[in-house]
Amino acid sequence: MHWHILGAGAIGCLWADFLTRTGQDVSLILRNHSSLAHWAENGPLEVYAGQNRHSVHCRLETPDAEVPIGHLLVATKAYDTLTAMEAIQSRLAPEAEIVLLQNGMGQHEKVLQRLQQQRPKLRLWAATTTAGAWLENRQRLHCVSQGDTHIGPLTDHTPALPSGWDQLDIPLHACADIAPLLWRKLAINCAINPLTVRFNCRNGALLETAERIEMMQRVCREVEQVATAAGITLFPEPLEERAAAVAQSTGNNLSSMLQDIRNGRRSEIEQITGFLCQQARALNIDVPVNHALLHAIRAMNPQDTDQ
Ligand code: KPL
Repeated sequence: MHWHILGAGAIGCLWADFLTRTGQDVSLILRNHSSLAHWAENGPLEVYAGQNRHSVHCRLETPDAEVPIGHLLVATKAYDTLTAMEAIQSRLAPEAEIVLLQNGMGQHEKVLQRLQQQRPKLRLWAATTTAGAWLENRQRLHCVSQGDTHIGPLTDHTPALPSGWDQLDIPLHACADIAPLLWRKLAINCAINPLTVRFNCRNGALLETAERIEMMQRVCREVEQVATAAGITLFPEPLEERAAAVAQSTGNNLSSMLQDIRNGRRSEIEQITGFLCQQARALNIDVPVNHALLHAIRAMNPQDTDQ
């Protein structure tokens, strides 16, 4: 099997490692020729997991390469999905398998609409992961935990897993209905990420003051209301308990949103809290705390206001 990976961030690189370990060919599609030159000069991807270190040998290319794409993993930031896919669209085989593995919601439907008309035989999956990884530099990846990955079909097709994924040596769960899993990840991201930006703190510090705890609880109650009205059951326990447990267990982490903002990048606020607020509007539900966070983050991050 030959998998192409769009998005050479931490998750894209982590999957390059997982897939090459099963003996599959992997091509990382880099943004442009200057990223390609940088990678070529700096050798293979190095993966550090605990005390172990190994090299991952994958092919490198840019979107304008000519090799047809039969198996594609999209691990870009959620807001880049359509633009990144447009750049490789002409290379997609008519029956290509595509997996979207990203934070946030809203992009899945857009991809489905865009691609299905042109290639009705495409097979599309959405996946969500709790794996933890970060890039020390472009080619040095630290894998903190393999987490759990859930995957489910967005198009009407069999089989349950994309080709070769049954060989992945990671906790991987095939789901008939991926929507509740995407919502669960979204709910946790709504409860933690914007608050870490608002208070400029690590995940665990959200549990350190009464003000932060109360704000997290209010966010959670609003998210739960919207999810319930959308027909989604989140967790067996209240979201505020689950979110507090995740903030605690990832206490030392900087959330992905805070990392983006500190590094002067656009954040995924629109695909996280923005999506939640859109759903709330459609369902006629007031979500004042989430709304305020959405506006506060747009206002504090020029990269988010420019869009
Ligand atoms: O997924 C995360 C993120 O940072 O995006 C959480 C769960 C908040 C862990 O840091």
